[in-house]
Amino acid sequence: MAFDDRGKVWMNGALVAWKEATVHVAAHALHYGTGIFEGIRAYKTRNGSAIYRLPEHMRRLFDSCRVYRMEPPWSVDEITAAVIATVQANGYPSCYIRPLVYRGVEQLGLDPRPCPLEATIIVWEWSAMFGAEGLEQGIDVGVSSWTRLAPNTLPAMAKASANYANSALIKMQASLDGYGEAIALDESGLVSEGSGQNLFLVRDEVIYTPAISSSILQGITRDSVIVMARDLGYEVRETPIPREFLYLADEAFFCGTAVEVTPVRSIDRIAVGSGRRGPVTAALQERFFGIITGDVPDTHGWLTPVPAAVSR
Ligand code: PPE
Repeated sequence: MAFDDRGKVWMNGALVAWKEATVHVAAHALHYGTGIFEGIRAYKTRNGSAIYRLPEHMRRLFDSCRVYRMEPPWSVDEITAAVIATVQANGYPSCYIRPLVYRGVEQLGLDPRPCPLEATIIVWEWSAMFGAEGLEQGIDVGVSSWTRLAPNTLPAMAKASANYANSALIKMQASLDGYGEAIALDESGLVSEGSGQNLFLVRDEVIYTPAISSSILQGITRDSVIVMARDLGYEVRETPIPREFLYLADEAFFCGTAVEVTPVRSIDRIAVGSGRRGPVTAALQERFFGIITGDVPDTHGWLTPVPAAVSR
């Protein structure tokens, strides 16, 4: 993952040079995590560049703002158009898109409402998070000793910057322990999710994923997986999952915008099933990657074309 500092950034209504897109150190969000963001991908399909599930990401951005009493001075349509314009202006056929709405500079009392709402959109090239090898072989993960956000503390359904301090603790520990990622448990000890991705488990051809009551972000890729799995004829259960189920699953995989659909081959050094990507995971990957490349028809209307994207 590398930024290209020759690119353009959308900032408060206009495209500016990457190097000019700066924020003052007195910004409320820098001190208190009072930002809301999204992570979206644009893919190079056989029919040109397209953004994956853009309306759903825009809806979640505004839903998250609502929880934090933020009323962005731009409409959903304006931010949507800004996302498309930013992708176009930078000319990447495929890229990762990061819209951010945050509290700017006014005062540093804990009530953020006096601080103006600002918004930015940056894009960069970010290929498969765990590489082609991770997508094929799967990754090794451990259960974190850090717990996910407890109910009624930081609202997990809101994709707020503050939540990611918890994710950073989970991710650092995983990495220092020699794992690619971690699975965190919720406040009651049930399976929640990874540092920045949702988890699915398969046993006897039934697919399981933690319910939204387990402190998860309600992932858009998670929704895609549920829809694709049902299209393929699998039963999917959104349900509380006890930790030990992790060690008894035939298959496990993570999903999210950054990780896409990535198999998990071991948990706490216990092999998941045969220790290889399983058939259900492979079938879902084939569907997912087929849709984003344009090889499988986009029957659910998940792709928003980016008009006249310049390739470079
Ligand atoms: N849970 C969390 C905590 C989360 O941050 C994400 C996205 C997901 C689930 C999956 O949601 P969705 O992208 O809508 O399918 N995490 C973003 C940032 C990850 C990172 O490593 O940075 C992402 O995947 O873009």
